[in-house]
Amino acid sequence: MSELLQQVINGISLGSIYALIALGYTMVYGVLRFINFAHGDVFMIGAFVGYYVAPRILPLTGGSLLLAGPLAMVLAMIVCSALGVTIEKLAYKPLRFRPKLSILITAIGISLFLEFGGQLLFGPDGYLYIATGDGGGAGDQHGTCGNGQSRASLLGKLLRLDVRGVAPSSLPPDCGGTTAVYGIPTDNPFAAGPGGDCDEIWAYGLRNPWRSAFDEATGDLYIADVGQNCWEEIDYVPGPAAGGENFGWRMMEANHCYNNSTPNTCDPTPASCAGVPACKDPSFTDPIAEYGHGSGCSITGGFVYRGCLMPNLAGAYFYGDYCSGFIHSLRVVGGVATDPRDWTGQLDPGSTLTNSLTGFGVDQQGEPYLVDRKGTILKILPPLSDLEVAGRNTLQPLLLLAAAWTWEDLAFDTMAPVVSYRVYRGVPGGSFACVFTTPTPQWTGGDPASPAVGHVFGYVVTAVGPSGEETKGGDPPVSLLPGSCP
Ligand SMILES: [Ca+2]
Ligand SMILES: [Ca+2]
Repeated sequence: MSELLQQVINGISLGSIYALIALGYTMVYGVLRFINFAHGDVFMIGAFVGYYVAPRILPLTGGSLLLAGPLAMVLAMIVCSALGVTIEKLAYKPLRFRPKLSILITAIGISLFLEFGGQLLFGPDGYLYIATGDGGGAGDQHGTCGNGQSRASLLGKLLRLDVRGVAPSSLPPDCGGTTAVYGIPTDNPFAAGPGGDCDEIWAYGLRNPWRSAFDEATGDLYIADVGQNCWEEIDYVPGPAAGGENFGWRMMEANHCYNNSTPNTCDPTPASCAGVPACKDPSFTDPIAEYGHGSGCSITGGFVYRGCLMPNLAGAYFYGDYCSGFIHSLRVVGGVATDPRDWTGQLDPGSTLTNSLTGFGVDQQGEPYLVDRKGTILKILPPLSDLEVAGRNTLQPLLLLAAAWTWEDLAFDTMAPVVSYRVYRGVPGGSFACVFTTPTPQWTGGDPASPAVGHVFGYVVTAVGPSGEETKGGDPPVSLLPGSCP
């Protein structure tokens, strides 16, 4: 098991819009897929982009939607004050504006506040999934039995929409109103035309789904749903799924009953509400994991790791808690959460994420990031000793060209903190000695030495970090002689 370290890639002030746009350009090589902010999301997903959940005081038209095109840089951003209730600046850099999405989001955003939920993500089926909160106010006291349990409401839901025209036979908008222009996949679980259940619904019974994720390898869906006063939960649906799950809120809070008349009681007498299932009804889909407010207070859902730099983590689902700042992982095996791990001490030994961990993201290579409320974006990396320069699968192998020897720019490719590179020379099967040091990924002219007739030289390049740690010398590693470099 590798030890992770965290690397600050950009200390972004939420007051600096240009810093973020600059970051977008920095990432233009397809790195950044999305980043989440406390009260505003920036997305950069292959075909399109973003949405953020507006605090209620904001106008719901215009400023609540951010878009960028297929190849876009950013996009967009929202800057909130420290309290997250006022917009200081708003800008976006649309490369291909798609106004129909503006209508879509505006229609749905009407009564979101407090429990924002709020996330856009594309599923493996190409449809757009939107997670919505229950509409706010403690205990989801909306309507007869709450918005979460009402299939006539778009709130407290995971919605599934066709915004790309991938389903020519899709149904027209239902609860989104006549001005919405998305389509509804005909196989949505409650799609039956105008009226009755909202055709947009994919799953329901959610309170404040603060970040959902699909496992890109399996299509499994993870929803981290923020609890009321007692329990935080992770909901899970193996993919590909038919939808229709009822995750229980407000009749249940995680695996426990919830009762509006005793909201601070963590295992109360079950409530009843005419027309919806009672607590622990078998029709509810229970979470695969929960934790009480002794160890946190507001879950921040993460991602299933499918990157390359930390193969030992493949398939692990990462999540955190806003309040305690912990970062945990689990693995779902046969529908059961296994292998719980706590990464907090390694990733955040200074507890800087306490009352601050707001979101996770992954880049185009599947490598993970996290965002804190102070405006810092951190990349999760393996220790430098787990990395390899110009390794087997890198785009820039070690090239011994006449003009210059070149190799992978590891700092560029991974954002690892590289101070210098070392070139080692040796013979296959033997030891390698350092013959050159350089801060840049090249050696003009290459090695002036030549092997004797009938012999060969082998070369290995490593990268060295700020405290002297070094990448591994090949795979499998060759023997690198300690000692100084020229
Ligand atoms: Ca309907
Ligand atoms: Ca639930």
